[in-house]
Amino acid sequence: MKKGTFFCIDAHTCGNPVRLVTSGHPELEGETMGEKRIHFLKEFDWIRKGLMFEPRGHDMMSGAFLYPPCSKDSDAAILFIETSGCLPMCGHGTIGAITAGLEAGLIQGKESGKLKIDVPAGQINVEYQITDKKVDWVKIFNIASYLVHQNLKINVPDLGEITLDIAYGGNFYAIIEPQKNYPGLESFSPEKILKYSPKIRDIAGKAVKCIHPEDPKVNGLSHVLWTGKPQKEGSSAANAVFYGDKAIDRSPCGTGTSARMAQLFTKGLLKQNQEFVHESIIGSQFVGCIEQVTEVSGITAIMPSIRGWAQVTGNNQIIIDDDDPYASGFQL
Ligand code: PYC
Repeated sequence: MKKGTFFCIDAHTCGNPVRLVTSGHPELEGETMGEKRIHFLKEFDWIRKGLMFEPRGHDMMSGAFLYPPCSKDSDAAILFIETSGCLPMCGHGTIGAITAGLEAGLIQGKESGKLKIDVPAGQINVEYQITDKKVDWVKIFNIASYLVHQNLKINVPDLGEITLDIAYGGNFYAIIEPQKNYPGLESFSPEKILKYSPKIRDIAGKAVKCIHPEDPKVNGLSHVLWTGKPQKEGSSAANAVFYGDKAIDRSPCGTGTSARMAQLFTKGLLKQNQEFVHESIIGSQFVGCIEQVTEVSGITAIMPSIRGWAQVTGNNQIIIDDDDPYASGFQL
């Protein structure tokens, strides 16, 4: 039977939604969040579909469940849910879930202003600041991020040849910079992003392998990051990230910013400790930084941090009942 009542705190991180589910969690098997993610996808995907898709959600909806920690030294664990599945890591999702969880008293760190969180992609450190019971900002220290492929040339129907790089920042990103057939974000409409991104993801994803060398459960080209000139003072660069079937991230995208910093670092265009302010399609900003340089199975990698903010927008009690023909949602 697919039935349940889910209490949720709805929030947004720099414009992109985060639905923090605070009750109705299924019991998940596995020692790590990576293993629990696989169990959730196999047995409980109806919960994700019901909470993310229309009529309870929408194309951009994304969310998170808080779980008890898996590692001895962690304070909590997060399982990410969204219309496309369960991401190994989600930056805006973490910032939103931590903000909503702290403000509701659902997360208590061992150390003031600091947390360790288990996510399917590994363990991350988090720092935050609270004033008058409201979280001002959350800074996530993301997992090792690296450039995977450079100068891949593909032929995109109706658009022509596109050259792209692929980088990992918790998810695999095709990164497209201005070139002959792409003038840059400022002259490329959201409709075009939605039209061409699935084709590019499909063609590039078939042309090259994207598998994390240390965790093969993390695989597949899932996101397309279009770059451009920033519109706001203080921004280093602008981006629009396509994910799922129809979504453009309204936030500057945490894992996308990590992947972009890894790409720029490897190409000698960004230095360790240099601030990188990434602007989203709606002009909101994340502050990124390369904290350390490391390696992943012999590949040069960076340890990025991302600082951003989130706002709680409401409390929601959502019912999924299989008497409803749209219990698992739908997509146009
Ligand atoms: O912030 O990492 C992120 C993200 C991934 C997809 C949407 N947002």
